[in-house]
Order: sequence, then C-alpha cells, then structure tokens
Amino acid sequence: MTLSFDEKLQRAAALLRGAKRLTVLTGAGVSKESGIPTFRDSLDGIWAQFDPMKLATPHAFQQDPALVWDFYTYRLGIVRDAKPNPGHIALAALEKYVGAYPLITQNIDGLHEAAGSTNVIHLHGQINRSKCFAACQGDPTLIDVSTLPDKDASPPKCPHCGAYVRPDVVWFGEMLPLKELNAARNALRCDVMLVVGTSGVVQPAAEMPFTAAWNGAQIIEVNPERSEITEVARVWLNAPSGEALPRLVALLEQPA
Ligand code: BJW
Repeated sequence: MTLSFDEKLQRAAALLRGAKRLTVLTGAGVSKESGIPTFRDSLDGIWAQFDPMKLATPHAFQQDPALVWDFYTYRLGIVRDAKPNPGHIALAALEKYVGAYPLITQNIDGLHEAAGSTNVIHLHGQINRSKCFAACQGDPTLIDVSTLPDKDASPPKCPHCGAYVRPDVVWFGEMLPLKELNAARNALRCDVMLVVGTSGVVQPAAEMPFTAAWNGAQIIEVNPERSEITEVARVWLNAPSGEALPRLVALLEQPA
C-alpha cells in the first residue's frame, strides 16, 4: 500500500510519540538548506568539484599541507557564514517533546548546537577547531590558531613541537575519536532512530542505523533521495529536511 506524504508524517509522529529512547543520526543533507554543500550530490557536492583522496586523507596532508589547509580555510569561511535552517531548529525543538536525546552527527559545521541541540556527538570532528598533526601532547592536541605568531601561515606550526597544525576533522583511513564513537555506539540501543540527510556510504556511521534496527529500533529516514539507509527505514519521508522536520515536530504539538 502506498502512503501519502501526510500519512507517512502521521506514522513517523506516532513512532516519535511512543519513543522511550530516541537517537538521531544526521549527515550533510541537513545542512544543505543552510548553504553548506553536501559531499556526493552529483552536481554541487564537494566531491564533484574536489578529489577527496587529494584533500581528505592524512597522506594528502603530508603531500601538500598548504593545499589541504587552504581547502579547509575556504570551507570554514562557508560554515562561519551559515545559520541553522528550519531542519536544525526542528531537531532542537524535538527535545521539548521527547527530552534531550543523543544526536549523532557526521557534520563538522556546529549548526546543531547553534540551533540549540544539547547532546550532540561529533563523529567526524569540528571544522572550527585545529590540532597538532603529530598529536604531540596526546590525541587530540588542540591548538587555538588565533593565538599563534604564524597564524596566517598555510598551515601554522604547533607551538609545542613544530609539526603542522591541521583541522580537527576525521579524514579517510583515520580512526574516529574514541569517546564520540563509544557514545554513538551506546546510543544505538534505542527504540526509534531518526536518520536525516546522509547517503549512508561512509563507515562506520553507515552501519549505525542497521545496528539500531538489529537492536529493535524503528528507523525513520528523512532524505529527498533514496539512500543506502532507505531499505531499513520503517518510514521514509522523501522531502528536504528543512520542510519535513518542522512539519513532523508540529504534529507532536497536536493531540494524537
Ligand atoms: C538531503 C537534502 C536535504 C540532499 N535534506 N537530505 C574501502 C576502501 C577504503 C576505505 C574504506 C573502504 N570501505 C570502508 C572504508 C573506510 C572509509 C569509508 O567508509 N569509505 C567509503 C567511502 C567506502 N571510512 C573511513 O575511512 C573512516 N574511518 C574508519 O573507517 O576508520 C577505521 C579504519 C582506519 C584505518 C583503516 C581502516 C579502517 C573515516 C571516515 C571519515 C569521513 N570523512 C568525511 C570528511 C570529513 C571532513 C570534511 O568535511 O572534509 O566525512 S568524508 C564525508 O562523507 C564527510 C561526511 O561526514 C561523510 C558522510 O557523508 P554524508 O553526510 O552522508 O553526505 P553525502 O553527501 O554522502 O550525502 C548527503 C545526503 O543528503 C544525500 O543522501 C542526499 O540525498 C541528502 N540530501 N539534500 C535532507 N535538503
């Protein structure tokens, strides 16, 4: 039976109303309506313009630190100009109805906190932070670049050991930060998982909805396009998150 979009919204709202433990997983799609490009959209995705193997691996940084640093400085500029969109705001407002819940994000832009979400788990780091490439004082050795004498260098050097400073993001082939990874894995013991704006191709985030479903969770997906997650979704809201999420949260304000 094919449900209308309104019926799917009602079904998703019913799942959220009944949730005892909700977890949310987000990807680049949730920030697209804030003007931050996704990675894999075929026309305007970041990887359609730039080669990830030349820009988002430790090897790439060792080969050409200036190129990689400049790429992230350019993207930091986009992030600094961006504001949370109605999708981020709806996810923060959801806490009013279900209480504070773990929000696992692959995004590095900080827009969930800017919208007011209180329990954000950053799986892939944060672009507005920098750290020593050599992790000389432990992992991560965070560096406040604005205080460095060579802050305009591309890239600046670590004040402790002289290694290059790099963005505090997770590149391909790198381990995810252990504390965040453990927090995310604990959050997979939930009864409802809302998955928003991810293609579901990058591990280990991609396996998380499948693990949650295996643990008994009902999966709600918000994504205008079919993704690797759609097959496990109980409800697929095929619309942009800036439209679908405010409508979903508005339904929670009404009596069931
Ligand atoms: C909307 C919308 C709207 C549009 N509303 N939705 C085989 C070979 C080599 C490596 C591997 C391999 N198999 C597995 C690996 C490991 C690798 C991996 O998964 N690779 C795959 C690509 C194959 N993973 C890793 O390396 C990870 N580490 C790891 O596994 O460690 C263990 C290990 C260590 C050593 C050796 C072996 C294992 C680390 C992954 C790090 C990912 N980093 C990036 C860059 C971060 C920094 C930066 O920003 O530059 O993270 S890559 C990029 O992809 C970024 C994202 O967080 C991540 C996920 O992307 P996301 O969010 O899903 O975005 P898109 O663009 O893919 O999708 C957007 C979606 O939104 C689409 O579905 C749209 O339809 C939708 N959308 N508009 C809602 N308005």
